[in-house]
Amino acid sequence: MDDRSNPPAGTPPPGRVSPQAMDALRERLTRGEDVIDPETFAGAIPAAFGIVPRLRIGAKRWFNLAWLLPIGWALLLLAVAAARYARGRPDVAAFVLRHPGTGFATHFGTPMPVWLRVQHFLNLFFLAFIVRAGAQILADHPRLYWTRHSTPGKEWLRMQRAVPDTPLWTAKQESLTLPEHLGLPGLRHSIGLARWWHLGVDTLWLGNGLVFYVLLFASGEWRRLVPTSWQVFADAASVLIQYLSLRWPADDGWVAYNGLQTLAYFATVFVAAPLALVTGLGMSPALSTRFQFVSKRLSIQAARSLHFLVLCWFLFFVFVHVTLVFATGALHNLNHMYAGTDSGDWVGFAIFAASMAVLAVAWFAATPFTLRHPRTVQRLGYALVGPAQRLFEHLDSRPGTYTEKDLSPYFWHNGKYPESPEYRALFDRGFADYRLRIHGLVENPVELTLPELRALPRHEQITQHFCIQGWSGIAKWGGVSMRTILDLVRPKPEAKWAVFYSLGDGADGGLYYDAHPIEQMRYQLTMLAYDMNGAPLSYGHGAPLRLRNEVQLGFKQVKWIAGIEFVADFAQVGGGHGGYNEDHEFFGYRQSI
Ligand SMILES: Nc1nc2c(c(=O)[nH]1)N[C@H]1C(S)=C(S)[C@@H](COP(=O)(O)O)O[C@H]1N2
Ligand SMILES: [Mo]
Repeated sequence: MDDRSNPPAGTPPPGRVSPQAMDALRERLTRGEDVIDPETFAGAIPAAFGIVPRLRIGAKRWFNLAWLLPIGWALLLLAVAAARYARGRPDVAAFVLRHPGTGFATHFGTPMPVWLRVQHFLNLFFLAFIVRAGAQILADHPRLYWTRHSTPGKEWLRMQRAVPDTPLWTAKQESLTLPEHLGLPGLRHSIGLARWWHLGVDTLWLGNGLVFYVLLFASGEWRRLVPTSWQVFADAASVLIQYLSLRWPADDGWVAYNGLQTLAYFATVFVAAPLALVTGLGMSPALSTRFQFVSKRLSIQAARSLHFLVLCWFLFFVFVHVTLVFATGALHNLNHMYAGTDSGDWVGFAIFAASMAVLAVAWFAATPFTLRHPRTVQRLGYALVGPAQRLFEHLDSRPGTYTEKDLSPYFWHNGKYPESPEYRALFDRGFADYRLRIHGLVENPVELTLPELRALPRHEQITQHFCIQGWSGIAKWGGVSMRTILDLVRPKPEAKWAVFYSLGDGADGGLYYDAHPIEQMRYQLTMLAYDMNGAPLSYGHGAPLRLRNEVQLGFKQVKWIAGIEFVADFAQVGGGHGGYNEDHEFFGYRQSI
Protein backbone atom coordinates (compact mmCIF):
# COMPACT_ATOMS: atom_id res chain seq x y z
CA MET A 1 0.00 0.00 0.00
CA ASP A 2 2.54 2.53 -1.04
CA ASP A 3 0.35 4.34 -3.56
CA ARG A 4 -0.36 7.49 -1.58
CA SER A 5 -2.70 9.03 -4.10
CA ASN A 6 -5.08 6.15 -3.65
CA PRO A 7 -6.24 5.74 -0.08
CA PRO A 8 -7.58 2.25 0.60
CA ALA A 9 -11.28 1.52 0.56
CA GLY A 10 -13.23 2.38 3.66
CA THR A 11 -11.17 5.48 4.40
CA PRO A 12 -13.18 7.96 6.41
CA PRO A 13 -13.21 11.60 5.46
CA PRO A 14 -10.08 13.36 6.71
CA GLY A 15 -9.86 15.83 9.54
CA ARG A 16 -12.45 14.32 11.85
CA VAL A 17 -10.12 14.24 14.81
CA SER A 18 -10.05 17.32 16.99
CA PRO A 19 -6.68 18.49 18.28
CA GLN A 20 -8.29 18.80 21.71
CA ALA A 21 -8.99 15.07 21.80
CA MET A 22 -5.29 14.40 21.44
CA ASP A 23 -4.28 17.03 23.99
CA ALA A 24 -6.69 15.35 26.36
CA LEU A 25 -4.65 12.13 26.07
CA ARG A 26 -1.38 13.96 26.66
CA GLU A 27 -2.77 15.66 29.71
CA ARG A 28 -3.48 12.32 31.30
CA LEU A 29 0.22 11.36 31.28
CA THR A 30 2.26 11.63 34.45
CA ARG A 31 5.95 12.43 34.75
CA GLY A 32 7.41 9.80 37.08
CA GLU A 33 9.84 10.38 39.94
CA ASP A 34 13.55 11.10 39.68
CA VAL A 35 14.37 9.43 43.00
CA ILE A 36 13.18 5.98 44.00
CA ASP A 37 10.94 5.48 46.98
CA PRO A 38 11.08 1.72 47.59
CA GLU A 39 7.60 1.90 49.13
CA THR A 40 5.90 3.17 46.00
CA PHE A 41 8.20 1.93 43.22
CA ALA A 42 6.65 0.00 40.31
CA GLY A 43 3.07 0.49 41.41
CA ALA A 44 3.92 -0.05 45.10
CA ILE A 45 4.46 -3.72 44.40
CA PRO A 46 5.15 -5.36 47.78
CA ALA A 47 8.37 -7.32 48.36
CA ALA A 48 8.14 -10.99 47.43
CA PHE A 49 10.66 -13.74 48.03
CA GLY A 50 10.87 -16.91 46.04
CA ILE A 51 11.53 -20.50 46.94
CA VAL A 52 14.67 -22.61 46.96
CA PRO A 53 15.31 -23.44 43.29
CA ARG A 54 13.53 -26.53 41.98
CA LEU A 55 14.82 -28.62 39.11
CA ARG A 56 12.23 -30.44 37.01
CA ILE A 57 12.74 -34.19 36.75
CA GLY A 58 10.56 -35.88 34.15
CA ALA A 59 7.10 -34.50 33.48
CA LYS A 60 6.16 -33.02 36.82
CA ARG A 61 8.49 -33.96 39.65
CA TRP A 62 10.50 -31.16 41.19
CA PHE A 63 13.86 -31.66 42.87
CA ASN A 64 14.70 -29.16 45.62
CA LEU A 65 18.25 -27.98 44.95
CA ALA A 66 18.92 -27.62 48.69
CA TRP A 67 19.49 -31.38 48.54
CA LEU A 68 22.60 -30.67 46.50
CA LEU A 69 24.37 -29.58 49.68
CA PRO A 70 24.30 -32.96 51.44
CA ILE A 71 24.45 -34.86 48.16
CA GLY A 72 27.35 -32.75 46.96
CA TRP A 73 29.22 -33.35 50.21
CA ALA A 74 28.62 -37.06 50.04
CA LEU A 75 29.82 -37.16 46.43
CA LEU A 76 32.91 -35.14 47.30
CA LEU A 77 33.78 -37.48 50.18
CA LEU A 78 33.26 -40.44 47.88
CA ALA A 79 35.49 -38.88 45.24
CA VAL A 80 38.20 -38.26 47.84
CA ALA A 81 37.98 -41.87 49.03
CA ALA A 82 38.13 -43.12 45.44
CA ALA A 83 41.10 -40.89 44.61
CA ARG A 84 42.99 -42.02 47.72
CA TYR A 85 42.34 -45.63 46.88
CA ALA A 86 43.42 -45.06 43.28
CA ARG A 87 46.69 -43.47 44.27
CA GLY A 88 47.51 -46.57 46.27
CA ARG A 89 47.38 -48.63 43.10
CA PRO A 90 50.72 -49.01 41.30
CA ASP A 91 49.34 -48.17 37.83
CA VAL A 92 47.76 -44.89 38.98
CA ALA A 93 50.85 -44.03 41.04
CA ALA A 94 52.98 -44.60 37.95
CA PHE A 95 50.62 -42.43 35.86
CA VAL A 96 50.88 -39.57 38.36
CA LEU A 97 54.63 -39.97 38.42
CA ARG A 98 54.79 -39.80 34.63
CA HIS A 99 52.41 -36.84 34.53
CA PRO A 100 53.07 -34.71 37.58
CA GLY A 101 50.92 -32.17 35.77
CA THR A 102 52.82 -29.13 36.94
CA GLY A 103 55.58 -28.74 34.44
CA PHE A 104 53.54 -28.91 31.30
CA ALA A 105 53.29 -25.29 30.28
CA THR A 106 56.13 -23.31 28.80
CA HIS A 107 57.99 -21.86 31.71
CA PHE A 108 56.97 -18.26 31.89
CA GLY A 109 60.31 -16.89 32.96
CA THR A 110 59.08 -13.31 33.26
CA PRO A 111 56.89 -11.56 35.79
CA MET A 112 53.31 -10.86 34.81
CA PRO A 113 53.19 -7.54 32.97
CA VAL A 114 51.44 -4.61 34.63
CA TRP A 115 48.66 -4.44 32.00
CA LEU A 116 47.75 -8.03 32.68
CA ARG A 117 47.60 -7.47 36.41
CA VAL A 118 45.45 -4.35 36.00
CA GLN A 119 43.13 -6.13 33.57
CA HIS A 120 42.77 -9.04 35.96
CA PHE A 121 41.47 -6.64 38.59
CA LEU A 122 39.16 -4.78 36.19
CA ASN A 123 37.77 -8.05 34.96
CA LEU A 124 36.88 -9.09 38.48
CA PHE A 125 35.55 -5.64 39.34
CA PHE A 126 33.20 -5.51 36.33
CA LEU A 127 32.13 -9.11 36.76
CA ALA A 128 30.92 -8.43 40.29
CA PHE A 129 28.32 -5.91 39.06
CA ILE A 130 27.42 -7.92 35.99
CA VAL A 131 26.64 -10.91 38.22
CA ARG A 132 24.62 -8.91 40.73
CA ALA A 133 22.57 -7.22 38.02
CA GLY A 134 22.24 -10.53 36.17
CA ALA A 135 20.74 -12.15 39.27
CA GLN A 136 18.28 -9.24 39.44
CA ILE A 137 17.25 -9.78 35.82
CA LEU A 138 16.72 -13.50 36.45
CA ALA A 139 14.61 -12.64 39.52
CA ASP A 140 12.19 -10.73 37.29
CA HIS A 141 11.08 -13.97 35.66
CA PRO A 142 12.51 -16.67 37.89
CA ARG A 143 11.97 -19.59 35.50
CA LEU A 144 14.23 -21.12 32.86
CA TYR A 145 13.04 -22.99 29.79
CA TRP A 146 14.58 -24.72 26.79
CA THR A 147 11.83 -23.83 24.30
CA ARG A 148 10.72 -20.38 23.27
CA HIS A 149 7.19 -20.99 24.54
CA SER A 150 7.73 -20.31 28.26
CA THR A 151 4.89 -22.70 29.09
CA PRO A 152 4.16 -22.92 32.84
CA GLY A 153 5.19 -26.32 34.19
CA LYS A 154 7.59 -26.85 31.29
CA GLU A 155 10.45 -24.85 32.79
CA TRP A 156 13.53 -26.88 33.78
CA LEU A 157 14.36 -24.66 36.74
CA ARG A 158 12.22 -22.36 38.83
CA MET A 159 12.74 -20.16 41.87
CA GLN A 160 9.07 -19.37 42.10
CA ARG A 161 5.96 -21.36 42.98
CA ALA A 162 3.96 -23.11 40.27
CA VAL A 163 2.02 -20.65 38.09
CA PRO A 164 -1.48 -20.30 39.59
CA ASP A 165 -4.61 -20.81 37.51
CA THR A 166 -5.74 -17.25 38.25
CA PRO A 167 -7.08 -15.75 35.02
CA LEU A 168 -5.04 -12.80 33.80
CA TRP A 169 -2.11 -13.75 36.05
CA THR A 170 0.77 -11.52 34.92
CA ALA A 171 4.49 -12.12 34.56
CA LYS A 172 5.04 -9.04 36.70
CA GLN A 173 3.32 -10.79 39.63
CA GLU A 174 6.06 -13.42 39.42
CA SER A 175 9.00 -11.09 39.99
CA LEU A 176 11.08 -11.47 43.13
CA THR A 177 12.84 -9.15 45.55
CA LEU A 178 16.54 -9.76 46.19
CA PRO A 179 18.56 -8.58 49.22
CA GLU A 180 19.68 -5.03 48.43
CA HIS A 181 23.40 -5.78 48.53
CA LEU A 182 23.09 -8.97 46.56
CA GLY A 183 20.77 -8.03 43.72
CA LEU A 184 21.41 -4.79 41.91
CA PRO A 185 19.43 -2.77 42.85
CA GLY A 186 17.55 -5.51 44.74
CA LEU A 187 14.07 -3.95 44.66
CA ARG A 188 11.32 -6.08 43.19
CA HIS A 189 10.79 -5.48 39.45
CA SER A 190 13.76 -3.09 39.20
CA ILE A 191 14.76 -4.77 35.93
CA GLY A 192 15.06 -1.49 34.04
CA LEU A 193 17.88 -0.32 36.29
CA ALA A 194 19.36 -3.80 36.59
CA ARG A 195 19.64 -3.92 32.81
CA TRP A 196 21.51 -0.61 32.66
CA TRP A 197 24.00 -2.02 35.13
CA HIS A 198 24.21 -5.37 33.41
CA LEU A 199 24.45 -4.15 29.81
CA GLY A 200 26.39 -0.99 30.64
CA VAL A 201 29.09 -2.75 32.64
CA ASP A 202 29.06 -5.51 30.01
CA THR A 203 30.35 -3.05 27.43
CA LEU A 204 33.20 -2.11 29.80
CA TRP A 205 33.90 -5.77 30.51
CA LEU A 206 33.89 -6.61 26.81
CA GLY A 207 36.14 -3.65 26.03
CA ASN A 208 38.54 -4.81 28.73
CA GLY A 209 38.36 -8.34 27.32
CA LEU A 210 39.07 -7.17 23.81
CA VAL A 211 42.17 -5.26 24.93
CA PHE A 212 43.16 -8.34 26.92
CA TYR A 213 42.89 -10.63 23.87
CA VAL A 214 44.92 -8.24 21.72
CA LEU A 215 47.69 -7.69 24.25
CA LEU A 216 47.76 -11.36 25.16
CA PHE A 217 48.55 -12.42 21.61
CA ALA A 218 50.71 -9.42 20.79
CA SER A 219 52.90 -10.08 23.82
CA GLY A 220 53.32 -13.83 23.94
CA GLU A 221 51.58 -13.93 27.33
CA TRP A 222 48.97 -16.19 25.70
CA ARG A 223 51.30 -19.09 26.57
CA ARG A 224 50.09 -18.82 30.14
CA LEU A 225 46.54 -19.66 29.10
CA VAL A 226 46.56 -21.63 25.86
CA PRO A 227 47.67 -25.26 26.12
CA THR A 228 49.85 -26.22 23.17
CA SER A 229 49.85 -29.99 23.61
CA TRP A 230 47.20 -32.66 24.19
CA GLN A 231 49.28 -33.69 27.16
CA VAL A 232 47.38 -31.03 29.07
CA PHE A 233 44.45 -33.45 29.45
CA ALA A 234 46.57 -36.20 31.01
CA ASP A 235 48.16 -33.58 33.23
CA ALA A 236 44.77 -32.24 34.24
CA ALA A 237 43.53 -35.75 35.10
CA SER A 238 46.63 -36.36 37.17
CA VAL A 239 46.26 -33.04 39.02
CA LEU A 240 42.60 -33.78 39.71
CA ILE A 241 43.55 -37.13 41.27
CA GLN A 242 46.22 -35.39 43.31
CA TYR A 243 43.84 -32.73 44.61
CA LEU A 244 41.09 -35.20 45.40
CA SER A 245 43.46 -37.58 47.16
CA LEU A 246 44.46 -34.64 49.35
CA ARG A 247 48.13 -34.97 48.41
CA TRP A 248 48.36 -31.86 46.30
CA PRO A 249 50.83 -31.28 43.48
CA ALA A 250 53.91 -29.15 44.13
CA ASP A 251 52.72 -26.09 42.24
CA ASP A 252 54.86 -23.11 41.37
CA GLY A 253 52.67 -20.59 39.62
CA TRP A 254 55.67 -18.35 39.03
CA VAL A 255 57.12 -20.69 36.41
CA ALA A 256 54.16 -22.75 35.19
CA TYR A 257 50.52 -23.56 35.80
CA ASN A 258 49.37 -27.11 36.31
CA GLY A 259 47.29 -28.84 33.66
CA LEU A 260 43.94 -28.43 35.40
CA GLN A 261 44.65 -24.79 36.11
CA THR A 262 45.58 -24.11 32.48
CA LEU A 263 42.39 -25.78 31.25
CA ALA A 264 40.23 -23.87 33.74
CA TYR A 265 41.78 -20.52 32.75
CA PHE A 266 41.52 -21.35 29.08
CA ALA A 267 37.86 -22.39 29.38
CA THR A 268 36.99 -19.24 31.31
CA VAL A 269 38.76 -16.78 29.01
CA PHE A 270 38.17 -18.43 25.63
CA VAL A 271 34.95 -20.40 26.06
CA ALA A 272 32.82 -18.98 28.90
CA ALA A 273 33.41 -15.29 28.16
CA PRO A 274 32.56 -15.46 24.42
CA LEU A 275 29.61 -17.73 25.24
CA ALA A 276 28.32 -15.11 27.67
CA LEU A 277 28.31 -12.58 24.83
CA VAL A 278 26.72 -14.86 22.24
CA THR A 279 23.99 -16.15 24.54
CA GLY A 280 23.37 -12.61 25.77
CA LEU A 281 22.83 -11.35 22.23
CA GLY A 282 20.69 -14.45 21.59
CA MET A 283 18.00 -12.81 23.72
CA SER A 284 17.73 -9.71 21.53
CA PRO A 285 14.38 -9.36 19.71
CA ALA A 286 15.92 -7.49 16.77
CA LEU A 287 18.77 -9.95 16.25
CA SER A 288 16.64 -13.06 16.83
CA THR A 289 13.98 -11.89 14.40
CA ARG A 290 16.53 -11.03 11.73
CA PHE A 291 19.05 -13.87 12.07
CA GLN A 292 16.64 -16.77 12.19
CA PHE A 293 19.17 -19.34 11.01
CA VAL A 294 20.71 -18.85 14.45
CA SER A 295 17.60 -18.12 16.53
CA LYS A 296 15.67 -21.10 15.12
CA ARG A 297 18.30 -23.31 16.73
CA LEU A 298 19.31 -21.13 19.66
CA SER A 299 15.94 -19.83 20.82
CA ILE A 300 15.80 -16.94 23.26
CA GLN A 301 15.03 -19.37 26.08
CA ALA A 302 17.89 -21.72 25.22
CA ALA A 303 20.12 -18.64 25.08
CA ARG A 304 18.80 -17.47 28.45
CA SER A 305 19.30 -20.90 30.02
CA LEU A 306 22.84 -21.17 28.65
CA HIS A 307 23.55 -17.61 29.76
CA PHE A 308 22.55 -18.72 33.26
CA LEU A 309 24.79 -21.81 33.07
CA VAL A 310 27.70 -19.57 32.02
CA LEU A 311 26.99 -17.51 35.15
CA CYS A 312 27.12 -20.73 37.20
CA TRP A 313 30.50 -21.53 35.67
CA PHE A 314 31.86 -18.08 36.50
CA LEU A 315 30.68 -18.38 40.11
CA PHE A 316 32.12 -21.89 40.42
CA PHE A 317 35.39 -20.79 38.84
CA VAL A 318 35.79 -17.74 41.08
CA PHE A 319 35.06 -19.85 44.17
CA VAL A 320 37.55 -22.60 43.34
CA HIS A 321 40.16 -20.17 41.99
CA VAL A 322 40.15 -17.96 45.09
CA THR A 323 40.12 -20.98 47.40
CA LEU A 324 43.18 -22.47 45.69
CA VAL A 325 45.02 -19.13 45.53
CA PHE A 326 44.73 -19.00 49.31
CA ALA A 327 45.28 -22.69 49.97
CA THR A 328 48.44 -23.06 47.87
CA GLY A 329 50.88 -20.43 49.12
CA ALA A 330 48.72 -17.33 49.38
CA LEU A 331 51.53 -14.77 49.75
CA HIS A 332 53.50 -16.06 46.78
CA ASN A 333 50.40 -16.36 44.62
CA LEU A 334 49.22 -12.86 45.50
CA ASN A 335 52.67 -11.45 44.78
CA HIS A 336 52.64 -13.09 41.34
CA MET A 337 49.36 -11.44 40.41
CA TYR A 338 49.40 -8.17 42.32
CA ALA A 339 53.06 -7.23 42.76
CA GLY A 340 54.72 -9.01 39.85
CA THR A 341 57.32 -10.61 42.12
CA ASP A 342 57.98 -14.14 43.35
CA SER A 343 58.56 -13.15 46.94
CA GLY A 344 56.95 -14.36 50.14
CA ASP A 345 56.46 -10.83 51.51
CA TRP A 346 53.15 -9.09 52.14
CA VAL A 347 53.29 -6.57 49.28
CA GLY A 348 51.04 -8.54 46.94
CA PHE A 349 48.61 -9.19 49.76
CA ALA A 350 48.50 -5.48 50.61
CA ILE A 351 47.70 -4.51 47.02
CA PHE A 352 45.10 -7.28 46.85
CA ALA A 353 43.51 -6.08 50.10
CA ALA A 354 43.41 -2.50 48.82
CA SER A 355 41.78 -3.64 45.59
CA MET A 356 39.20 -5.59 47.59
CA ALA A 357 38.49 -2.47 49.62
CA VAL A 358 37.81 -0.57 46.40
CA LEU A 359 35.48 -3.34 45.28
CA ALA A 360 33.71 -3.43 48.66
CA VAL A 361 33.10 0.34 48.67
CA ALA A 362 31.70 0.21 45.13
CA TRP A 363 29.68 -2.91 45.98
CA PHE A 364 27.95 -1.37 48.99
CA ALA A 365 27.44 1.99 47.30
CA ALA A 366 25.89 0.59 44.13
CA THR A 367 22.32 0.01 45.36
CA PRO A 368 21.95 3.20 47.46
CA PHE A 369 23.42 5.21 44.57
CA THR A 370 21.02 3.62 42.10
CA LEU A 371 17.98 4.36 44.25
CA ARG A 372 19.05 7.96 44.79
CA HIS A 373 20.19 8.66 41.24
CA PRO A 374 18.22 6.35 38.94
CA ARG A 375 18.20 8.91 36.11
CA THR A 376 22.01 9.00 36.20
CA VAL A 377 22.13 5.21 35.94
CA GLN A 378 19.60 5.38 33.09
CA ARG A 379 21.68 8.03 31.28
CA LEU A 380 25.07 6.37 31.83
CA GLY A 381 23.71 2.97 30.88
CA TYR A 382 22.30 4.41 27.69
CA ALA A 383 25.59 6.15 26.92
CA LEU A 384 27.29 2.74 27.11
CA VAL A 385 24.88 0.40 25.30
CA GLY A 386 22.73 2.92 23.43
CA PRO A 387 24.92 2.76 20.30
CA ALA A 388 24.41 -1.03 20.04
CA GLN A 389 20.67 -0.69 20.75
CA ARG A 390 20.45 1.88 18.00
CA LEU A 391 22.47 -0.15 15.52
CA PHE A 392 20.29 -3.26 15.85
CA GLU A 393 17.14 -1.17 15.43
CA HIS A 394 17.96 -0.79 11.76
CA LEU A 395 17.15 -4.46 11.11
CA ASP A 396 13.92 -4.62 9.13
CA SER A 397 13.12 -8.34 9.26
CA ARG A 398 10.98 -10.25 6.81
CA PRO A 399 7.82 -12.11 7.84
CA GLY A 400 7.60 -15.88 7.58
CA THR A 401 9.97 -17.12 10.27
CA TYR A 402 7.22 -19.02 12.07
CA THR A 403 4.13 -20.94 11.02
CA GLU A 404 0.91 -21.98 12.74
CA LYS A 405 2.73 -25.01 14.10
CA ASP A 406 4.95 -22.71 16.16
CA LEU A 407 2.14 -20.93 18.07
CA SER A 408 2.72 -20.96 21.83
CA PRO A 409 0.21 -22.99 23.84
CA TYR A 410 0.44 -20.42 26.63
CA PHE A 411 1.06 -16.73 26.06
CA TRP A 412 1.81 -14.85 29.25
CA HIS A 413 -0.13 -11.74 30.16
CA ASN A 414 1.66 -8.70 31.42
CA GLY A 415 1.25 -5.12 32.51
CA LYS A 416 -1.51 -3.18 34.17
CA TYR A 417 -5.05 -3.79 32.95
CA PRO A 418 -7.35 -0.87 32.11
CA GLU A 419 -9.95 -0.39 34.81
CA SER A 420 -11.49 2.97 33.98
CA PRO A 421 -15.28 3.33 33.56
CA GLU A 422 -14.50 4.80 30.14
CA TYR A 423 -12.76 1.59 29.05
CA ARG A 424 -15.46 -0.55 30.68
CA ALA A 425 -18.14 1.29 28.71
CA LEU A 426 -16.27 0.79 25.44
CA PHE A 427 -15.75 -2.88 26.21
CA ASP A 428 -19.36 -3.51 27.23
CA ARG A 429 -20.63 -2.13 23.91
CA GLY A 430 -18.23 -4.30 21.93
CA PHE A 431 -16.13 -1.24 21.11
CA ALA A 432 -18.91 0.15 18.95
CA ASP A 433 -17.97 3.62 20.23
CA TYR A 434 -14.24 3.05 19.87
CA ARG A 435 -12.27 5.54 17.80
CA LEU A 436 -8.57 5.28 17.05
CA ARG A 437 -7.32 8.86 16.85
CA ILE A 438 -4.26 9.57 14.73
CA HIS A 439 -2.98 13.05 14.93
CA GLY A 440 0.04 15.33 15.34
CA LEU A 441 2.54 16.08 12.57
CA VAL A 442 0.47 14.48 9.82
CA GLU A 443 -1.22 15.91 6.77
CA ASN A 444 -4.37 13.91 7.25
CA PRO A 445 -5.39 13.38 10.88
CA VAL A 446 -8.05 10.68 11.17
CA GLU A 447 -10.37 8.93 13.56
CA LEU A 448 -11.06 5.30 12.75
CA THR A 449 -13.73 3.00 14.05
CA LEU A 450 -13.04 -0.71 14.38
CA PRO A 451 -15.04 -1.61 11.27
CA GLU A 452 -13.09 1.05 9.39
CA LEU A 453 -9.82 -0.45 10.62
CA ARG A 454 -11.00 -3.90 9.61
CA ALA A 455 -11.88 -2.59 6.17
CA LEU A 456 -8.26 -1.55 5.58
CA PRO A 457 -6.00 -4.11 3.84
CA ARG A 458 -5.40 -6.92 6.29
CA HIS A 459 -1.89 -7.76 7.46
CA GLU A 460 -1.00 -11.00 9.26
CA GLN A 461 2.20 -12.22 10.82
CA ILE A 462 3.36 -14.96 13.16
CA THR A 463 6.06 -13.55 15.35
CA GLN A 464 7.76 -13.99 18.69
CA HIS A 465 7.20 -11.65 21.61
CA PHE A 466 10.17 -10.87 23.89
CA CYS A 467 9.25 -9.48 27.29
CA ILE A 468 12.00 -7.52 29.04
CA GLN A 469 11.48 -9.86 32.00
CA GLY A 470 12.73 -12.80 29.95
CA TRP A 471 9.67 -14.83 28.90
CA SER A 472 8.69 -15.21 25.26
CA GLY A 473 5.87 -16.58 23.15
CA ILE A 474 4.75 -16.89 19.55
CA ALA A 475 1.38 -15.66 18.32
CA LYS A 476 -0.37 -14.90 15.07
CA TRP A 477 -1.33 -11.28 14.81
CA GLY A 478 -3.97 -9.95 12.42
CA GLY A 479 -4.59 -6.29 11.73
CA VAL A 480 -3.29 -3.37 9.74
CA SER A 481 0.28 -2.75 8.70
CA MET A 482 1.61 0.56 10.01
CA ARG A 483 2.63 1.28 6.41
CA THR A 484 -1.04 1.40 5.50
CA ILE A 485 -1.64 3.83 8.36
CA LEU A 486 1.29 6.03 7.31
CA ASP A 487 0.00 6.11 3.74
CA LEU A 488 -3.34 7.19 5.09
CA VAL A 489 -2.27 9.95 7.47
CA ARG A 490 0.92 11.05 5.64
CA PRO A 491 3.35 12.15 8.38
CA LYS A 492 5.09 15.45 7.73
CA PRO A 493 8.85 15.47 7.23
CA GLU A 494 9.34 16.86 10.78
CA ALA A 495 7.64 13.82 12.31
CA LYS A 496 10.35 11.64 13.85
CA TRP A 497 8.48 9.63 16.48
CA ALA A 498 5.12 7.89 16.70
CA VAL A 499 3.70 8.04 20.21
CA PHE A 500 1.14 5.36 21.08
CA TYR A 501 -1.28 6.26 23.87
CA SER A 502 -3.21 3.61 25.75
CA LEU A 503 -6.74 3.64 27.11
CA GLY A 504 -5.30 2.13 30.28
CA ASP A 505 -3.13 3.55 33.04
CA GLY A 506 0.36 2.36 33.87
CA ALA A 507 1.27 0.86 37.25
CA ASP A 508 1.75 4.23 39.01
CA GLY A 509 -1.24 5.98 37.48
CA GLY A 510 -1.32 8.17 34.39
CA LEU A 511 -1.85 6.79 30.90
CA TYR A 512 0.51 4.16 29.54
CA TYR A 513 2.25 5.29 26.37
CA ASP A 514 5.37 4.63 24.34
CA ALA A 515 7.30 6.39 21.55
CA HIS A 516 8.72 4.59 18.50
CA PRO A 517 11.12 5.93 15.85
CA ILE A 518 9.24 6.68 12.66
CA GLU A 519 11.72 4.63 10.62
CA GLN A 520 10.38 1.49 12.31
CA MET A 521 6.79 2.35 11.43
CA ARG A 522 7.63 1.38 7.83
CA TYR A 523 9.12 -1.97 8.79
CA GLN A 524 7.53 -5.10 7.36
CA LEU A 525 6.68 -6.39 10.83
CA THR A 526 5.21 -3.25 12.37
CA MET A 527 1.45 -3.37 12.70
CA LEU A 528 -1.65 -2.57 14.68
CA ALA A 529 -3.22 -5.88 15.72
CA TYR A 530 -6.93 -6.36 16.39
CA ASP A 531 -6.77 -10.18 16.15
CA MET A 532 -4.60 -12.67 18.00
CA ASN A 533 -4.39 -16.32 16.94
CA GLY A 534 -7.43 -15.93 14.69
CA ALA A 535 -9.79 -14.35 17.24
CA PRO A 536 -10.43 -10.73 18.19
CA LEU A 537 -7.87 -9.51 20.72
CA SER A 538 -8.94 -10.41 24.26
CA TYR A 539 -9.20 -7.93 27.11
CA GLY A 540 -5.95 -9.15 28.63
CA HIS A 541 -3.97 -8.99 25.44
CA GLY A 542 -5.04 -5.47 24.50
CA ALA A 543 -8.59 -5.27 23.10
CA PRO A 544 -9.46 -3.67 20.82
CA LEU A 545 -6.05 -2.75 19.37
CA ARG A 546 -2.36 -3.15 20.17
CA LEU A 547 0.97 -2.47 18.59
CA ARG A 548 3.51 -4.97 17.23
CA ASN A 549 6.99 -3.63 16.49
CA GLU A 550 9.14 -6.73 16.35
CA VAL A 551 12.55 -5.11 16.72
CA GLN A 552 11.57 -4.01 20.22
CA LEU A 553 10.92 -5.65 23.59
CA GLY A 554 7.42 -6.35 24.93
CA PHE A 555 6.85 -3.26 27.04
CA LYS A 556 6.98 -1.10 23.91
CA GLN A 557 4.04 -3.04 22.41
CA VAL A 558 1.35 -0.72 23.73
CA LYS A 559 -1.96 -2.50 24.40
CA TRP A 560 -5.49 -0.99 24.42
CA ILE A 561 -4.40 1.77 22.03
CA ALA A 562 -6.39 5.01 22.26
CA GLY A 563 -4.46 7.14 19.81
CA ILE A 564 -1.27 7.72 17.89
CA GLU A 565 0.48 11.06 17.78
CA PHE A 566 3.34 11.91 15.43
CA VAL A 567 5.85 14.25 17.02
CA ALA A 568 9.26 15.73 16.25
CA ASP A 569 10.62 14.66 19.59
CA PHE A 570 9.21 13.22 22.80
CA ALA A 571 10.82 15.56 25.31
CA GLN A 572 7.47 17.26 25.95
CA VAL A 573 5.48 14.02 26.21
CA GLY A 574 4.90 12.65 29.74
CA GLY A 575 8.15 12.67 31.69
CA GLY A 576 10.07 13.11 28.45
CA HIS A 577 11.92 9.79 28.47
CA GLY A 578 10.07 8.19 25.60
CA GLY A 579 7.44 6.08 27.33
CA TYR A 580 5.64 5.14 30.51
CA ASN A 581 8.14 2.57 31.77
CA GLU A 582 10.95 4.85 30.63
CA ASP A 583 9.51 7.64 32.82
CA HIS A 584 8.43 5.52 35.78
CA GLU A 585 10.74 2.51 35.86
CA PHE A 586 13.85 3.90 34.14
CA PHE A 587 13.66 1.63 31.11
CA GLY A 588 15.37 2.67 27.86
CA TYR A 589 13.42 3.99 24.89
CA ARG A 590 15.49 1.85 22.50
CA GLN A 591 15.15 -1.82 23.34
CA SER A 592 16.45 -3.91 20.48
CA ILE A 593 18.55 -5.90 22.98
N1 LIG B 1 -1.16 -0.16 27.92
C1 LIG B 1 -0.25 -1.08 28.28
N2 LIG B 1 0.40 -1.76 27.33
C2 LIG B 1 1.32 -2.70 27.65
C3 LIG B 1 1.64 -2.96 29.01
C4 LIG B 1 0.95 -2.20 30.00
O1 LIG B 1 1.17 -2.35 31.20
N3 LIG B 1 0.02 -1.28 29.59
N4 LIG B 1 2.58 -3.91 29.31
C5 LIG B 1 3.56 -4.22 28.27
C6 LIG B 1 4.39 -5.39 28.56
S1 LIG B 1 5.58 -5.22 29.78
C7 LIG B 1 4.33 -6.53 27.81
S2 LIG B 1 5.45 -7.78 28.00
C8 LIG B 1 3.25 -6.73 26.85
C9 LIG B 1 2.49 -7.96 27.25
O2 LIG B 1 1.51 -8.25 26.33
P1 LIG B 1 0.59 -9.53 26.58
O3 LIG B 1 -0.10 -9.32 27.89
O4 LIG B 1 -0.33 -9.60 25.44
O5 LIG B 1 1.51 -10.68 26.64
O6 LIG B 1 2.36 -5.64 26.79
C10 LIG B 1 2.95 -4.38 26.90
N5 LIG B 1 1.93 -3.37 26.67
MO1 LIG C 1 7.17 -6.92 29.46
